[in-house]
Amino acid sequence: MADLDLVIRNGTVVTAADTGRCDVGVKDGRIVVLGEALARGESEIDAGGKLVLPGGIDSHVHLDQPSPETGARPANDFLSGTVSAACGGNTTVMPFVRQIKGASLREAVREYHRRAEGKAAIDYAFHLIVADPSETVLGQELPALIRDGYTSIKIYLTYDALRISDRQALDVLACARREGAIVMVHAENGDCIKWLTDRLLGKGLTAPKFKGAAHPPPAEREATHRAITLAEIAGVPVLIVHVASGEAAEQVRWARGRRLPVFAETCPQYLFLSEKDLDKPGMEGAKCVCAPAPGSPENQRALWAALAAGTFHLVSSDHAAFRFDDPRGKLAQGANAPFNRITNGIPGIEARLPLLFSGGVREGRISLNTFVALSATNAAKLYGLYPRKGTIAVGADADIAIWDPEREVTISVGLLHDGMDYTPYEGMRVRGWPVVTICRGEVVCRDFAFVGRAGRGNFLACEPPEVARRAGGAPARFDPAAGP
Ligand code: DUC
Ligand code: ZN
Repeated sequence: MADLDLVIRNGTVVTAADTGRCDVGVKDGRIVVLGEALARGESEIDAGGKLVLPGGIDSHVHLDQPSPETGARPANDFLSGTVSAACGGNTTVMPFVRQIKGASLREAVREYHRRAEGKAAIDYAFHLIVADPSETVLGQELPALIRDGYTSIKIYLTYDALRISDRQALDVLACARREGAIVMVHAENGDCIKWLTDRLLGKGLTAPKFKGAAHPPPAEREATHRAITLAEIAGVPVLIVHVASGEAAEQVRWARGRRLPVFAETCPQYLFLSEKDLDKPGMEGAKCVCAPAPGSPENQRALWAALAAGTFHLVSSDHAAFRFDDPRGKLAQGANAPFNRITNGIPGIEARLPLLFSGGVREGRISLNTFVALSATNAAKLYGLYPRKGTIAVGADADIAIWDPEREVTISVGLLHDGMDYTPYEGMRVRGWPVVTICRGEVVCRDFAFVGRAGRGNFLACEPPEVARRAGGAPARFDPAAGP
């Protein structure tokens, strides 16, 4: 019997740091050897002419989560969502547990585990959305959950159902500092959005394209600056999610220039879609409604420039898929719902990596190593999964995507596995596609076909992220009560 379960031979192995030709030997779901001319394995994959990359980590996805504003039914449970992720070259997803205001966070965690168990086809870890930072949540539930491996917390500065005040945000940030967690912020100014929305609706301006007018860059810029400031005062790192505007990206750059531990994520919808997509005839634009909204073409260029300049650490999908032709989907509030009653969210779990590879690497905007960092390694590091996940190294889980860098594909809803009736990227031509996805040593997708099985995915308990551990040990400049 062969010593190795799997050998991936002749490929070019790429990590966030290095690129080189070697074989990868896998045993019991982990990488055990990297080298030349490895002995035959129980099974073999010839990756000649291909790239051997760490499997993607989509660290911002919403699975089996109804819309908080419209109550729309999500298109994906943990099975279809993770199948689609796997077919897009991902081996780990990080969905959200959402606390309902007034309800227990611990109970929400139990509920999301029930949704995932027996279904998830690839590994998963959870972020916690804290909508109600009560005494019980901050004093008991959150500290215990962080110790149990839920080490990232998301807070919202907008959306009535989720929004917390600045004071509450400081309480959450201080709790994260004490317990060793990282806080992610949805940074938009809720009052500005409401005020603009009321004025637009008052003038009868209800079409999907006005979503952009109600969510302008300054509303994101202000909230991004505020989130950075609150985190500075609490003495913790912060991660701004789904940065949609060049103006918000500037705030991130400004903060890093001051050596503040500020991290940022953007998403394909802001790199590949624009206000033009919201302005399609009839309700077509509704397919691209999300918050923040895709901006102007110039804004898109600013985001690409920021990506190339290293302002972003993550490109995640913010996959929140709601079917279009479904009375409980995107238009759950009516076939002609005004822009603010259209369900927010865009599918992207499967298209994220090919879009970024094609638009980023193939177009010469980022290196292959940066692609790996943005799509896998940085997420593993920022969320406490590294080095088990996010890299190709001896001892890491054998989570690997083999890419054909020349494969040309036209993105189309029929090609994807998310059960959706549309993709906002319909007709876009990309070069480079993940042709084999391997999760802990097992092939789960080959040539566009899912070959894994439901329930094979494991829950991953996250360690306290390194950046959060460092913050907890350092004196907080503005909060003398938070000494190490
Ligand atoms: N915006 C979010 O903040 N979450 C999911 C969907 C969206 O568009
Ligand atoms: Zn989201």
